[in-house]
Amino acid sequence: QGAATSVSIQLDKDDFKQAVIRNLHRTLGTDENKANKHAWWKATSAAMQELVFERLRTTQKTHYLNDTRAVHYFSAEFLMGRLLSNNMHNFELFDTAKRALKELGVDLVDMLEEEPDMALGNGGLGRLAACFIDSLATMEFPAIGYGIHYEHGLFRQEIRNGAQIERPDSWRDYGNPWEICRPESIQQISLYGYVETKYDEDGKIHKEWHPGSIVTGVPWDIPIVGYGGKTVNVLRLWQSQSSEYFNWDVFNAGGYVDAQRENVESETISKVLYPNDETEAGKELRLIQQYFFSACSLKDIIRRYKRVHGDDWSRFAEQVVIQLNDTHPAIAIPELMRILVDRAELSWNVAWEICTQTFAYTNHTLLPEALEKWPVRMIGKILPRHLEIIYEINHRFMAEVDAKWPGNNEIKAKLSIIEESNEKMVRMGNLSVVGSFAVNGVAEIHSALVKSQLFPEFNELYPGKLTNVTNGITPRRWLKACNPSLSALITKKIGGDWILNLDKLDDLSAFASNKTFQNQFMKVKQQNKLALAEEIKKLTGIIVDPKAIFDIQIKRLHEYKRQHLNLLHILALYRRLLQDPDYDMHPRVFIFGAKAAPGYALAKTIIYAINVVADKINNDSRVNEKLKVVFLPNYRVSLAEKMIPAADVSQQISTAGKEASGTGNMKLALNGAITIGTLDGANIEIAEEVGEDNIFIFGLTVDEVNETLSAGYNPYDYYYSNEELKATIDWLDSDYFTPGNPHALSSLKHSLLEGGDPYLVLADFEDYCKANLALDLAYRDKSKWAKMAILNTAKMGKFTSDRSIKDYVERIWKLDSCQVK
Ligand code: 26M
Repeated sequence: QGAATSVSIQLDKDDFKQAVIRNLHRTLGTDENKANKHAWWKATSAAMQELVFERLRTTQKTHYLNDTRAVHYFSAEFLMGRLLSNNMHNFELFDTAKRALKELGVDLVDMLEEEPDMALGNGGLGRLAACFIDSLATMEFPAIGYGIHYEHGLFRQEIRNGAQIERPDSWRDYGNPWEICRPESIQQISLYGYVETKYDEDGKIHKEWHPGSIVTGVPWDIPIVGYGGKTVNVLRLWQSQSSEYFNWDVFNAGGYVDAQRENVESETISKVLYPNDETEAGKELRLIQQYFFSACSLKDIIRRYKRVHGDDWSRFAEQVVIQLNDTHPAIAIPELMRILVDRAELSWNVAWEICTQTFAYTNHTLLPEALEKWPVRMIGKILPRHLEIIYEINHRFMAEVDAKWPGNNEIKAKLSIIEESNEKMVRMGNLSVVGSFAVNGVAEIHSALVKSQLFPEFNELYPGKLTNVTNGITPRRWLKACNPSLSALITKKIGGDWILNLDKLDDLSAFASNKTFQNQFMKVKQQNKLALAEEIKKLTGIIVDPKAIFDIQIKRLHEYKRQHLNLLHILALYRRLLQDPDYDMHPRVFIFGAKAAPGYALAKTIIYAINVVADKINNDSRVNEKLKVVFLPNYRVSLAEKMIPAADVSQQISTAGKEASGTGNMKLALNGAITIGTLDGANIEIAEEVGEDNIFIFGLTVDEVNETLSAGYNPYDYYYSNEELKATIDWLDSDYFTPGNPHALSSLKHSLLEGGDPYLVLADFEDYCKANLALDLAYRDKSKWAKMAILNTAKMGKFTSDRSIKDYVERIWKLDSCQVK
């Protein structure tokens, strides 16, 4: 491989074979003749884990000896996917392993399918965390990811009669070869109870929290192998356990029965991942999950700090930076204050200085329904001391606000950490801004809106605190591993440096118009489409033509992401084909992957609508040659890895201003798909990189969305003035697609008309159709399309997560890399 800096493990095919067999015998207790695919997978993983451990030990020792400053990435979600192939690629052993296993009669690629996805996340935010820890290890930065060891990750989706059914995900059922339990680092955390106020001889006040219950946190470490195999960092996930300890104070205070009955059972804390993203659930267990992992992680950090620095807190913020992945771990801010003030007995001001030099916060959304707020009453019950601390933080902060805007109660009400509504709430976003030294959005437009719309007064009060770090994706998983043929072609053409320096892909631009290279590039795409067509057949029984345009929309199901806009356009095409059998269009397959939050009724209706429309179209011989619709069930990381390399078209069609960044847009473009998208999130930066000739931009801009809404948007204006639009919406509400059940989809029509169409689907429909027409025409010019596809791959250098991490490191975390010898 071209990576000049790579080491690493010297292991040839025969060594690898031996390691696998040894583990088959000694770890699995079986042998070559008895082993099934699963046993081979386990033995191979164990063989890899031997190498991983070796580098893990060296890394930890090196970091310890150098007493390095490290970033601590706090995230309720890490959407890791599968690890075996990733670890092989990062140790540059994939080809060796493939040849070794072949000699043992095992097909590696087939065997890799045995591994369940580690789906400890919902979508973008969780996958971003996974890409970031890959880049941190690759670039050899001391870093640790902290999260929750959910027993059940995101639900498995089945489609029955077109509707989504949720089944439990059991990723650890037959043991997970990558995780190591670390009982020596167990922590205990407190919940419930009451706060006692005491005074010492000098009249100094002391607060003592008498907890109602104690929960044990058991850490599980997942090694994170950087590319080149030099640094191996860890992802530390906390599992909850009931504790032996019983608090007799509460019992004696007469609170025993109440505390018992009201308390959440300890083991349930880490049982299951909440499957909603972009909505705030407000459930007690969710808050406890957040506190549980934040408090365990802080204790872990402090234990490690004290081992070197004892009770000297003065260097804490020099050694430790904590990145809050959204507000989910924001309770860590008052928790650190509690430790510093109540336990270490530092003065409030000294403690606050340490705190605000330690935390940084990433915002991932502007959607009001996704901004976390917790009832004051609930925090008071579960974390009584933290509520007092939050009030104290707010009290001092309000004085600051008053000094800046004297007597301005309107601004105070807006900036206050406490929302003075009927039911008082704690605003976790405001707490995070006040308690952090840096706040960032995740794409240029999003960060500009964070400054101008979400936190304008904070931006005035704390100039420079609000900033942008555009998201990125790891090219190891999202090109090298998932698209081996394209990777090989690129490496053959320009060398292998792109893996660690993605800007190098720009060298491909010189060949974008070269016919030979165009043919090679599109031949790879064609092979990938063939493979996906086989997968589609296997998963759904649907036969698709690999020569058709593969048009892909993969992301969580949300009104703002507008899968229903895509569906309305599909209906328009269907109608055109029925009205005119000679309607001129290139054959096209629309492929969807999406999970809906189980409680989000309209999102589930949209999934149902896609499936019933797909069923009708796919069985209609009048249009079959030109139009197919596929909904692939159980969209997840490992399925994304099969879909993305086969995409011709990437649908990124959110209402402008709503998608903070998007990262699927980057993965698809990197693999040579052309984006059809709005000027939203990172689409804008993708358009800047690839140029307007190599992307299909349509729809209202953020400013136009705001103007349209404030002018009193009425979807009926569009409905009555566009005959095709009206016909498609009405069609959905007939019994054509849902025979015998004519109004099964009426809630969809309702949301678009009487419901006011909050995401401006109707307003963008016409321009979307035009963009689709332009796309269809462009595809027919094979050479033009190939050039566009090549340029998309070539211009994606900016979107490597290595660049995102470099931005964080230089502008926020101030870390030095640490070479592990
Ligand atoms: C909140 C409360 C209760 C339970 C779950 C949640 C919750 C979980 C995940 C809320 C939001 C969650 O994720 C939001 C998310 O994934 N946002 C996406 O973040 C990506 C990475 O920055 C961006 O690219 C996407 O645009 C953004 O939607």
